Amino acid sequence: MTVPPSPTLPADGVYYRACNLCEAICGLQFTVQDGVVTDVRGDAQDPLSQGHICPKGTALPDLHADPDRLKRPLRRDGQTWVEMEWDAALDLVANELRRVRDTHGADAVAVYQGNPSVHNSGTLLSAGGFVKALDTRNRYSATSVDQLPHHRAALEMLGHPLLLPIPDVDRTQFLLMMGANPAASNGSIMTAPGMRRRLKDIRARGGRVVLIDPRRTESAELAEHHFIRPGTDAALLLALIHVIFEEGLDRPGRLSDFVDGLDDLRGAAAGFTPERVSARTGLAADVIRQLARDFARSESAVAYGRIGLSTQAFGGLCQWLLNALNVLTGNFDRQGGAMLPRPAFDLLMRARRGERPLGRFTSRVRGLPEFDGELPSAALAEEMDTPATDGGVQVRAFVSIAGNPVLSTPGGERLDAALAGLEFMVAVDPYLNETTRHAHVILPPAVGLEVEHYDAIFHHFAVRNTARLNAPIFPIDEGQRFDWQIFEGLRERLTGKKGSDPASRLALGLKHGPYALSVDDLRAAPHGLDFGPMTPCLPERLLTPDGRLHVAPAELLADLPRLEATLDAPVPDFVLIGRRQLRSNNSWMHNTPRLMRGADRCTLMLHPDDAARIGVTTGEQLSVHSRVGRVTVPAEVTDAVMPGVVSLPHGFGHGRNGARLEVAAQHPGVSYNDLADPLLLDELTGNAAVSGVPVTVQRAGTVALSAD
Ligand SMILES: Nc1nc2c(c(=O)[nH]1)N[C@H]1C(S)=C(S)[C@@H](COP(=O)(O)OP(=O)(O)OC[C@H]3O[C@@H](n4cnc5c(=O)[nH]c(N)nc54)[C@H](O)[C@@H]3O)O[C@H]1N2
Ligand SMILES: Nc1nc2c(c(=O)[nH]1)N[C@H]1C(S)=C(S)[C@@H](COP(=O)(O)OP(=O)(O)OC[C@H]3O[C@@H](n4cnc5c(=O)[nH]c(N)nc54)[C@H](O)[C@@H]3O)O[C@H]1N2
Ligand code: SF4
Ligand SMILES: [Mo]
Repeated sequence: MTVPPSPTLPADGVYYRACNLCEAICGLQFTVQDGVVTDVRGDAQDPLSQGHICPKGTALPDLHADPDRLKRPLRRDGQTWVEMEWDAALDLVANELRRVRDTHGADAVAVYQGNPSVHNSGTLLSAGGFVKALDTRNRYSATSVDQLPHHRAALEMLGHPLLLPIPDVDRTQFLLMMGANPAASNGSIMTAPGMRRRLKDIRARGGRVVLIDPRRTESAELAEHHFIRPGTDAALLLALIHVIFEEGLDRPGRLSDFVDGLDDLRGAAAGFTPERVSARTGLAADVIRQLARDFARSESAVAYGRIGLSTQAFGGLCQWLLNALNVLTGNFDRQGGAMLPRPAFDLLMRARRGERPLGRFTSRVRGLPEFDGELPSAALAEEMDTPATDGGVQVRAFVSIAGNPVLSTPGGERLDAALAGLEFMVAVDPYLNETTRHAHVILPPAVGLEVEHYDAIFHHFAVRNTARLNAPIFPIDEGQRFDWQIFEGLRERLTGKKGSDPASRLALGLKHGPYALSVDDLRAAPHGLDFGPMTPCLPERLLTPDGRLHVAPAELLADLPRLEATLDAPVPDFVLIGRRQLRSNNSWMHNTPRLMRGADRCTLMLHPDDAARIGVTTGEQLSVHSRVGRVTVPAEVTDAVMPGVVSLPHGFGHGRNGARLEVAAQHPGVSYNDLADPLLLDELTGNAAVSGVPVTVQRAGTVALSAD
């Protein structure tokens, strides 16, 4: 196929749109001259981001112009890739998916939806229809390697997975932050662009920021930092709650009218004295006591915990107890506490009270629980490579949407091998990377600056109620397609039913939303509309069957014995934790030269005492192995990590045969998830425990003495 003439270029001028790379959704200003972006800066008039930008935002035009980005469907013919026409490619994919389904059953097709699915409203609003048409139980997503415990806690306590309480960082006097590093990640389940400034502002107004993290991170510069042993946060939270009850500092205030379970919470925390959890957590008992008092006595306070708390063995307990701590001290649904945003396009618009979308089926091989129609991604590889017995259905085909699970889900090497053995795989993705290289067909959508986008998800997580529609800057050429056109095209072929476009769904949602907006209202406000700070809305918005807030739900209480059992268990020599880096974004931003400049960043941080014991210095190679894999990686000796804890960024491990990522291949690094163990889960929710993986660390080339 010949490549059509070069696309029409945007007119010279200034364009405004939000960055879609991370949850901060910064409004940006782009200057275009002669068809290229000559300047990118923060949009000072955006009511939410107020001019913030990070290095990734500046790199958006590089992504747009990346020569490795795919624009036409590709079919794999042995080891070579052949371009296809869209209709032929969609026909081929639909036929293959139908063939596998007809031969082996609907569950033989698995689908994984990756992180950018929620950063592109076209994908978000259309992929669901296609996935539904597949009618498979084998649905997976990045959720179960990320924030599933937040959803579970929200469901049990507030009645809906998406009723996620957001810290009111702009008005709080005390932010207790655990397992989050917004100075690098720019904030998560807390859309608050410019978190460095927001953290500074808390302190400038006389407030406090306390950070609990096994690493003294970039955010620690803006906080009072305490180390914690990975995976012990639930015990710490129980001890904080214990002290608050013990010293009579519990003050739920108006929440008492609709909160149930405070006595059960007191009972649950009764055994967790600061003295009991001190050795395990690594925090001194008097530090824990003082923290509890200060938090409870602050005029406002909010406890917030993110990926370090949800991707560990007790993610569900952690997210429950964070919410419970906020409720117990009256810092819930209240200015300066944890609050619920009011998005203009409310995904809960049609939610009904008392729905419990979980546990309706389990995974075939390990019997892991379903949540909201999905199974844990830690089960993906075994569902592919374990032969079916007793009538079960083995996965034979795979649909990868905006994801790179070979690098982003635990046991990546096994998944890599399992993908190679499938009958059919299709990827809807603009890159030929470590996962999509296994596809038989790649359907690459238009992305980024080419796409009209409304942040349907992140306004649900935002610390201020705003709305912004983002018009494309670059027109696409006649040979390109949007995600939604791909999904509607496939759905139509599978069901015979004509699809609709996401723009009409968005219009409907906005019209019936709390501010009754039209798309034209948003078009007329290129910097976004401002509806002010979060406002109290409980008990009205609760969706529990009885309309009450459950501060000690039975299913979470039932998980406590599992935590208790670990309190006195032996501690491994080393545990592995992750590390996000400002100039990186999961696995897929390593192909932009601007972001990859400087020394390679895929290093293993370890404490000087550990380094001395092993006999390594910075830059020397270490061999790290876990139950499932082994990697060799340069050491970075630093007292910013606790002794016994090693830290490695995820998303690396590039340069594999067949991937077409020229820049990334020059900075391959190793994949964290070759070490992460699919058997390590938060057993309550099924979320992967990629944090806190027991590993052995030694100089590369030496022989392991420890048995494993
Ligand atoms: N060890 C460890 N593992 C982790 C994590 C961790 O902290 N540690 N973090 C976890 C978390 S929080 C997440 S969210 C996941 C991320 O895991 P994934 O979502 O599986 O991986 P990404 O690296 O985000 O890959 C995104 C893919 O989407 C493609 N893409 C980009 N934009 C678009 C678009 O508009 N449309 C389509 N169709 N495709 C697009 C990119 O080319 C890339 O291939 O990783 C998880 N895995
Ligand atoms: N630059 C950049 N920004 C990103 C991303 C990225 O890859 N790069 N990814 C985006 C995505 S998909 C997400 S989900 C968000 C995540 O946003 P964050 O949750 O803020 O992500 P991290 O920076 O990984 O911070 C997690 C912290 O938890 C700590 N930690 C690990 N284990 C434990 C533990 O057991 N207890 C405690 N208390 N802490 C622990 C780690 O040391 C780390 O500092 O970031 C988003 N933003
Ligand atoms: S903070 Fe996030 S949204 Fe803002 S510019 Fe950086 S990557 Fe984009
Ligand atoms: Mo994520």
